[in-house]
Formats: sequence, C-alpha cells, structure tokens
Amino acid sequence: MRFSRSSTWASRRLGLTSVLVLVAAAALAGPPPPVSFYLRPVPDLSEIFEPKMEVMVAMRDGVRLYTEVYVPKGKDGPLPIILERTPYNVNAGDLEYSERLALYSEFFEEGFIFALQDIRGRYRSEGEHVTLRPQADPNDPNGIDESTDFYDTIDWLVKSVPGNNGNVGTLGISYGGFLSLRAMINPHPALKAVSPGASCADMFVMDDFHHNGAFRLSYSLSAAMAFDLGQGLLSLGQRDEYQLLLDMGPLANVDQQIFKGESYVWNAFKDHPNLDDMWRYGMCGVMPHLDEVTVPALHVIGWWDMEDFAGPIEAYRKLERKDHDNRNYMIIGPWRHGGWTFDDTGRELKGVDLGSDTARYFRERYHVPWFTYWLKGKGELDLPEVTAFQMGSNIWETFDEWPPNDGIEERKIYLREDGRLSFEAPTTESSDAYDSYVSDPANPVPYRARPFMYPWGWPAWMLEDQRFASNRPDVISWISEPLGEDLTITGSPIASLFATTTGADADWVVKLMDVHPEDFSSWETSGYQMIVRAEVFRGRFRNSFERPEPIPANEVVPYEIDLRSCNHRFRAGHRIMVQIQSSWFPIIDRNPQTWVPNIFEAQERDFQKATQRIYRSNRHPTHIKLPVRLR
Ligand code: PG9
Repeated sequence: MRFSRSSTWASRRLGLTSVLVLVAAAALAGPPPPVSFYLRPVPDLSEIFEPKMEVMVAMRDGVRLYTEVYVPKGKDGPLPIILERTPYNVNAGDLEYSERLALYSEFFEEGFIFALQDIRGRYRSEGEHVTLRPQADPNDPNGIDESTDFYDTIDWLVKSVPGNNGNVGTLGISYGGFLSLRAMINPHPALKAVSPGASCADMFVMDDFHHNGAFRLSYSLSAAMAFDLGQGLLSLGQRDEYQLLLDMGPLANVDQQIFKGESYVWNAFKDHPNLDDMWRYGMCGVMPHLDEVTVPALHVIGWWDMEDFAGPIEAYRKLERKDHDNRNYMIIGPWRHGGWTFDDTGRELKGVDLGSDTARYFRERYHVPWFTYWLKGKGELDLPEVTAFQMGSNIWETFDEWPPNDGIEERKIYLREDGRLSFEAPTTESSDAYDSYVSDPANPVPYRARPFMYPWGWPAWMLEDQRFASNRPDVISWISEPLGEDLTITGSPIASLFATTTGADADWVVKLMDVHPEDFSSWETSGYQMIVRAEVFRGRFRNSFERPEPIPANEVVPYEIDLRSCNHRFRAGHRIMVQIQSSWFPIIDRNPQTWVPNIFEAQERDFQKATQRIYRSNRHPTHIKLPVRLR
C-alpha cells in the first residue's frame, strides 16, 4: 500500500451528516471549515435534463410525497426510471436542478429518467415521519410503510411520466439502502433492479446504533438529535466531543438535558436496552422480511464504513440462501460510508493511497451496467457473485461466495508473554499467565486522537493511526515479529478471548492491526498502526442478547468476538498487532462495570473502576482465528 501526501481534513459525506452540516456551518465562528454537502463536481445540469417536474404523488392513504422528476434531453426513448427516495432532502437548496443528480453523473451518457422523492414526513412531503419505519401489519388493509410508499410511487411514475419504458430501478445509501431493501418487500412489478448501499439491517448487533449490544453513543445521539430535533451535536457546544460527552455523565442525563422524554429515537434506545422484537421488527428491523430475492439486487458496501458494514453483508447473505436464479450480488470496496457514490474518484482514504480511482471504477464497471442491463435489457450481466477489494495490495478480487471457504485455512495467532503475538500456542499452565489493566469509566480510552468533533474526520476514522492509544496503561498491545512473507486474510477473524473482571459487566474491544515497518524514508507511514478490523463486545450479552447476565467477578470467562469480514494482505516486513481495551469513548457509551439492569438508567455511583485480566496460558489461550489464504 502506498500513501498519498494529501490529507482530507474536511472529508465529507452525504446523509445524516448533511443534516448536521447546516447546523455546523451556522454554529462555527472559526475553523474547522464547514463540511460541504457534496464531493462530486456538479455539471451544468440544465444541459443534461429538461426542467424538472415537481409533483406531490398521492399514496394510498392520501398522503402526498414531494417528488422531482428529471427527464434527460436528447436521448432516444422510451427510457427507464431510477428512483431515489430519501429522508435527507431531495433538493436542499431548492435549486432548479437538484445537485443530488451530480451523484449519478456516470449514468447521464446512457440516459435514464431520475425521480427523487422525500420520504413521508420529511422536508416537503406530507405525513408523519417515523425513523426507520417498521413494516405495517400485512393484515391491516390501511397499513402503510416504506414498501407501500415505494409501490405507490412506482405505480404513479410508470403511469404518469411521459416517455418512460415501464421499468424502474432504485438505489440508496445507508438510510437509503435500508429503503432499497424495503422496496424489495411485495415489490411493484415495474421494479426491475435495486442497489442497496450500506443498507443498515441490524441495529442491535451490527449497525449504527449498537455493536454486539454496546451502545454507539456519539453516533446514535447525533442521529436522535438530527431526526427528532433537527440539530447536530455541535448545538451542544463547539467542544472536544470526548470531553463534551464525558461531562454529560450517565446516559440518563442525556434524556434529562436534551430530549426530555420526547425523542422517538432516544426512547427506543432507552426503553429497549436488550435485543427484543422492537429491534427485530420495529425500528429498522428488516432481516425477518428478507426472504426471497424478489428483485435483482446489487449490494454495495465499504470496508471502512463506520456506520453500516456488517448488517449489509448479512442482508446479502440472508437473501443469498434462496437466490435460486442468481440475481443477488455483492461488491465490497475500499470506501467510507457511501464513498462509492459520494466521492469523486475513491483514489485515497484518510491518506491511504488505494492505487486507482476505485469509486469511479465501481460506477462505470458495475453500477451503470447493472441498471442498464435490468432496465434497458442492454449488454451482458458480466458480474461475479462477490467482488471484494483487497486492502494492502490494492487489487480487486472475485469470489463465488462470501465468506469464501475454498483455499482458506484457519490459523490461530496467540497472545504471548512480553507483549508478543505468535502462531505458537502458549505452553505455560500457570494461572498467572495474563496481562492486566485497570479500566476506569472516569477516564475511558478515546476512539480517536483528541480533540475531535462529529462530523469532522468521521469518515473512515478506523484508518487513524492507533499510536495515540498504544501508550495508555489501559490499552494492551501484543505484536508479532515482522512477517517473512505476505499473509492474506479473507473472511472473518474471530477473537477467542479469556478474561476476568473484578466488576460485574465489562466491554471488550479487540483491534486486529497491521503495523507498518519503521521506515523513515516514508515518514508518514513509518510504524503506522492500521486497524484491519476492530469490534466491541458488551460482556453482559455473552450468553444472550435478549437476556443479559452479570459477569461473575474474577472468574475466567470465554468470549467469541466476530471481528467481521475483511480482505487484507499483510505485507512481508509488516507486523500483526492485537490491542485490547475496555472502553472506546464516545463511539461506545461507558460501561458502568457494576451490575445495572439497564445502563440507560445507571447513576453516577454505578460507574466504578474494574481490573481486567486477559489470559494467555495453555488453559486459557486468548487468540485470534485468522482466515488465512492458502494461495
Ligand atoms: N447511517 C445513517 C442512518 C441510518 C439510519 C438511521 C440513522 C442514521 C445514514 O447515514 O443514513
């Protein structure tokens, strides 16, 4: 991997951030600069499209949704329609031509009609907004949900837009990806292809709001504030986000100080601290409805997506089980959240040079041909089942399944004495073979180098050099010798952790890292501690996400932590590192470390220091199972 010297301080994304950006711009007196809405150049859209049609499209219950329709100039029709439905404002500046269209510039040459719609209750659309709206009861004849709104919109489009060919495709990122999955449930027959991007699908174990039951505080708070108050974190003060949220104290204070019980989203968090039907079927809950591949689907995911990574992969895998006609595909690229569409080239990420224009390549090689094939019947569908970029070598690879089984061997890499990491298992029987640290909720480990404030620097924060954390006494590192040859892992590394705590609950954060050689000819990357995968597990959920249990104090407890998919080549001369810590603040809320039934109700006095031991003996050999490529 090579690195470019340019850094993107004002890296930007579209989506929830866009809501915050306007707030940020207003709140800031000095640097950092406001985060811009788009990273894509906006062409002269008046040369490409006829003046827009603005329509309030009526849904079955009479609620009307604001829709802009753009018909391209000078293209031989009839043409198919690409529909994007969004909670993030189809035309933020109320411009003659929505700048959102710039996200689709590679589609212009081929010729598609674009329809952009604000979802129910957002911006210019009527009706009540329900964040990540659940599916309606199928037995309720008056039920409405995102699937019925898709159906009714598509029905209107194909019957009303002049010069359309009767075929519709839909796509979207994040919330828009979730919507694209909803479009697949009881779809309109004119819906011929979808492309769900970063489609959040599991909000308790994998995506935005929790990881393995641990609450993603800073992001979820931002989401609740954005959707329920129309504000960003910055409205709480232009401060280091770590200090801001630490000063706020226990989660109960957040509700008292900010939402006062009035936030639909925050209430969902605090009233449902465990996995239950609200998370399965309610807010977001899409998995139970993904049964058949009702519409051809191309799932798009970024390795460095800080919001929706594991859930979208599981959505693909769930559909794959019944993909009898081979209409379900996945591509995972080296992108931040939505980078394949939001970024102009995708050539670099947080200073990491990706070797080619990965985002443009995806759009030209995959996205446009996908919709051209299904909506126009043109071309061949020359599409591998799974395409995955390999980090570390900057190559694209194809697979018949995900994760691949063929040519993969599980190899265990063990924590050893003196901070070593080794493929040799420990031999000592001693029950004292452990490393220990004190986890103090009053001084949690920051997840990024301070100071920081969402949304600045948020995209791909996982690529930040971890040396800011390495020297803390509550972060333990184990490191291998330099590798003699390249080592590639493809699939999901699993951390098998044996640990004790003096407390009654604990978070376990495991980072698998690629440590670059000390080489001062490339100063910026010398010794870089790059996360390959990192994950958190909230100990109370070790036996069940539905029924949390206290951790028995001072008893060695095993944990299996799925670090989630990766495709990474450690180059010869690099070293593998594992870091373990018990806080990751404020991306994850603080675990009180004493037993409380609901952490959203914990009081200040419940937050106590605990001493953690990570075992590395013959009997309790903490290790990472690596899916190593044989060839
Ligand atoms: N990941 C974002 C989100 C999804 C669902 C709810 C709230 C936020 C997004 O960027 O759309």
